[in-house]
Formats: sequence, C-alpha cells, structure tokens
Amino acid sequence: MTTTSSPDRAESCDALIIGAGFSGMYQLHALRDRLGLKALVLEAGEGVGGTWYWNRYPGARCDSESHSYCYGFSKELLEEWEWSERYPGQPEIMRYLNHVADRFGLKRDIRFNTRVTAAHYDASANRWQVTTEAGQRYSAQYLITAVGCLSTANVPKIPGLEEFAGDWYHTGQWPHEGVDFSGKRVGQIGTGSTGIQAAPVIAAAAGHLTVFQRTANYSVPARNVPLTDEFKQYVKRSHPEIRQVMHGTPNGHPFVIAERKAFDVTAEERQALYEAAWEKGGLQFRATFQDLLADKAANDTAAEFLRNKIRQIVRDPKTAAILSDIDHPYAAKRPPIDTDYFETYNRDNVALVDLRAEPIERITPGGIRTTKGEYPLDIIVFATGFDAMTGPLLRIDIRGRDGQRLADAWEAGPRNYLGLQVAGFPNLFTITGPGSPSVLCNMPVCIEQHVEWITDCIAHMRDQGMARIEAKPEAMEGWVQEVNRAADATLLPQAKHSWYLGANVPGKPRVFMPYAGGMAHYRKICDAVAAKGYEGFVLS
Ligand code: N01
Repeated sequence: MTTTSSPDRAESCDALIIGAGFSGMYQLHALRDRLGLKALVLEAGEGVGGTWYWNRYPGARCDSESHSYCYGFSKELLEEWEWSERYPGQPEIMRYLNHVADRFGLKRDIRFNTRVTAAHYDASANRWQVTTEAGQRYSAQYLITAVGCLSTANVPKIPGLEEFAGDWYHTGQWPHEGVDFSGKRVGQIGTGSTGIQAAPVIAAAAGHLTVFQRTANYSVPARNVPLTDEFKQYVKRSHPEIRQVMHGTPNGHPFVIAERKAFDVTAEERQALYEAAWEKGGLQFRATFQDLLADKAANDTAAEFLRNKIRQIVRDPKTAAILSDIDHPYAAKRPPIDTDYFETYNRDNVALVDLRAEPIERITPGGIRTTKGEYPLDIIVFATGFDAMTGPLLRIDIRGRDGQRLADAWEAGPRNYLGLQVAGFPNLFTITGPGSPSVLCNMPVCIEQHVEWITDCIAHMRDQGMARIEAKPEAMEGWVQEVNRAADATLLPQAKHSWYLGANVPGKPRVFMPYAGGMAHYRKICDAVAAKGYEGFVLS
C-alpha cells in the first residue's frame, strides 16, 4: 500500500487501527493476513511497542512471567522465541515486538510518527474519517482503537513546576537516550508499580534519592532470575498446557489459584503458606488463597503478613511505619512486585517523605516544598501513573452518529457493551476498552481474545453481507450494570485512591472501569454473544 493521504485527499482502507503495540500489531496481522482486508495502523511513536515504546524508565520490567507475556496465536512464534529472564525487561520486550513485526511483515502497513487527533463517523458513507496531528486524512469502514490502557501520562498539576530549574521526567515518557543520575539529588513522586520498580535503580545511580509517598503500598519480591535451560525446554515442550492454564484462570497468568480459603487452615499453616509464596515471589502471592479478594478478613491475613515483612526489612522504625501504614486491602490496587524496593530504604542515600503528614505545597526553582520544609533537588521523576483506560480514547476527538462526542457519552464515566463497542458509534471497536478485563488480567491474553473476537465478527459480517455493527443501548446498559456488579462482588472498589476508579486524576468520574468478573468467564460471555448471532448488537 502506498501513502496517499494528504490534507486534500483521504487515504482509504477497510480498517484503520490506532496504535502499534501488542494489540494493534496483532489486529493488523489478523485482518490483513487472515481476512485479506486492506488494513492500516496509525502510530504516534517512531517504532512499534506501544506502552513499552514509551515506558523506558530505570527498572522497567514486566510483572507477568516472560513465557506468558507473549502472543500465543502462532505455534512457530512460540517455539522460536526464547526469553532470557523470568520477567522480561523493557529492552527484551521491544526486541520481541520488533521480531514479531518483522516476521509478519507488519511495519509496511504501519504509519509511524502519526498521531490521530480526530475520528468522525460519516453515517451516509458508513465510514470513519480520521485526521492526524499533521493534518493527514484517512477513511475506513472499521475503526479499531488499540491505544492501550496506560498510555496517557498523568503529570499532576503541582504549582511551580514550570519554575523548576532542574530537569523533570514522567516515567511513561522517558527520554530514549536515558537520564544520567550520577551525583544528582533526585526526587521521585509516586510509589505505584512503576515507582517501586524505579526507586532501587535510581537510588543505585544517584547521589541522593528522596521518595515522596502519598499512599503506602504492598509489594512482594519478584525474584527475577535468568531462565535455566531446563525451564526453557519445559516451556518449549509445554505451550499447549501452559496456555490452557492461562485461559482457565480469572487473571490470564500461568498459575492456578488455590481452591482453599484463608480460614480453611490454621494460623501456623497460613503463615507457612504465605512464607512459601513470599519466597517464590511474584504476582502469584495473590493465588495463595481463593478468597483474598472477596473476603476482607481473609485479605487482612495477607495484608498483615506483608506489613510485617516491611517492618522486618526496613531498619529505621519511623520509615518502616510510614511504608507499612497501608490504607487499602492487599491487591485492591494493582499489587506491585519488586527487586529490593523496601531494602532501598536502608541505603544511606535514600530518604522517604510522607505526603500524608506533609503534603506538597509547590515546586520551587530549587526543589519540592512541603508543608514542613523544602527538599533541594536536581531532578524530579514523576512516577505518578496514567489517566488510565479512558484517557487514551478521550484525548482523540471521537464522534459517532449525529456528531455525538464520545467525551459527552462518557461524561459520567465509560459506558459500553462488553468493553468493545459504544451505542451510537457503529463499526468502532475498542481493544481492551473499559468494561473489559484488560488491566486485571495478563494483558496479551485479553488482547488476543479481543482481537480474535473482533476479527471473527468482521468475518461474519462480510459472510452475511452486513456493513454495519452497533451495540444496542439496552445491551450497553445491561453491561454497565454487570461491570458494577462484578466489581462490587470483590474488595477492589475499597481502594479509594485507585486508578481503577479514576481516583488518581482530579475531576475524573469515580467509576470502577475494568471488568472484574474474570477473564475466563468474560471469554464465555463474548463467545455466547457471538454464537447467538451477536446478541445485543444490531447488524445491518
Ligand atoms: O501508576 P499508579 P504506576 N502527588 O497510578 C502517586 C502498570 N504497570 O505507573 O496512590 C503525590 O499505580 C500515587 O499516589 P496515590 C500496572 O498496572 C505495570 O505506578 O494516588 N503522589 C501513586 O503512588 C500499574 O498499576 C508494570 O495516593 C501522587 C503513584 O503516584 C499501572 O501500570 C510496571 C500524585 C502512581 O501510581 C500504573 O502504575 C509498572 C500527586 N499529585 C506499571 N499523583 C509492569 O508490569 C499520583 N501520585 C512492568
């Protein structure tokens, strides 16, 4: 395909995909190479990778185990790629995604350095008209957003930032050339998964690190290691079995959640099981008991175990008290895993500031001023997260039937059917949109399920001579209720400061966004909808 778009002339294709991360790359392959559609990806970055292209901060590493953090659609790809560590670091994930892009010839149909700013549905032509930042225009029957859930950086509006004389960075927009911390006084704001990964690496490189913590967080050691030849052989032999486990669990990871409940065992047995899980490390700590996310008393046992670990690791009792003063149930916010995070506070060049006791007043030319004093800094690192899930969609001016703006339709929070389609926005599909399991799951698993469902749906429409698919308003209302019901059946909404609820972005509606009913269950629902002739959608 040649580039023919210009401000005067729109380049036309069957399907436009926004974003060349895990989702957009597979969606291109599926539509182009399986269905034979003319498909094109528009990507803001200079290369493939999406979230991993932008998140190059020190210590960036995936929390899913490498053998599960990859595509499963190609047996050959599964067999030829070999991961080097238990958890893949950002550079290795980028090598993998570039390998996939080259192997399937994807780059020729990706327009890089092309940021989509607007997408308007033209009902008379049944086409989406898409405009980019540079003024290029594209037109397609299908529009598929593959914009990621965590791709709109949240830089808090702290007064004085523009006066700061040093350098500042957000972890999600990290400079490709890296940052030289040597001898520098660094301030890091934020102790989520990113901050917990970054702090030990920054502390080792910097003159001094001050971590500004608003909400204390749990963390379990990742216990990252190089993979042994034996494990690599096991993975090569066992892909079908491994993927069967991943597809059978609520969270898409390659481990099984225990059937026992926390109070099925004695206190001593519980302690021993938690110790074993702590030694093993990683996200599977959550799988020690099946009721950790459903029963507050059960959760309290895990929470107290983890708080005790912090008190044991961190030598200064005051620092340990601030780090272990955690106000939400374990795993009600996305649980971080780490390499030497709490140990980092035992270093002489690291200090912790409790923003609950001394909130930030402003940033000054020389550093950060709290209500108790000023902290002189050369560099500020914002590990302050993202305008998650809805942010990447709403920063595009998306308009559906009759010019209705998505931003208006979602004024009170996201509403859609199956996390895939919004009533009034025909032929628009949102991969890992709000209302789907997405961030509560190992991402490649939910991405593949969405891409395959969308691809099958478009194939069905073409077989049936249908040109348009649109969610029914009543199906959408029913799904919104199901998303709320699923969240309320868990402890997840109890974490009041969680980005799952949009609470990290001032003014954002407080709505629990991902579908908490579990990936395996969600897959069954989507399959049943398709089997019933796309129940809840109007095809015409
Ligand atoms: O962002 P976060 P993240 N003043 O929103 C604080 C995925 N991920 O980038 O909790 C002071 O979790 C905020 O405080 P509070 C993963 O899904 C995956 O760390 O709002 N502090 C919090 O401490 C994860 O959940 C991986 O009170 C402010 C922190 O900044 C998601 O990305 C690695 C503030 C933000 O934490 C997001 O994680 C990393 C303010 N004004 C991330 N505003 C892997 O798998 C915010 N904070 C590799």
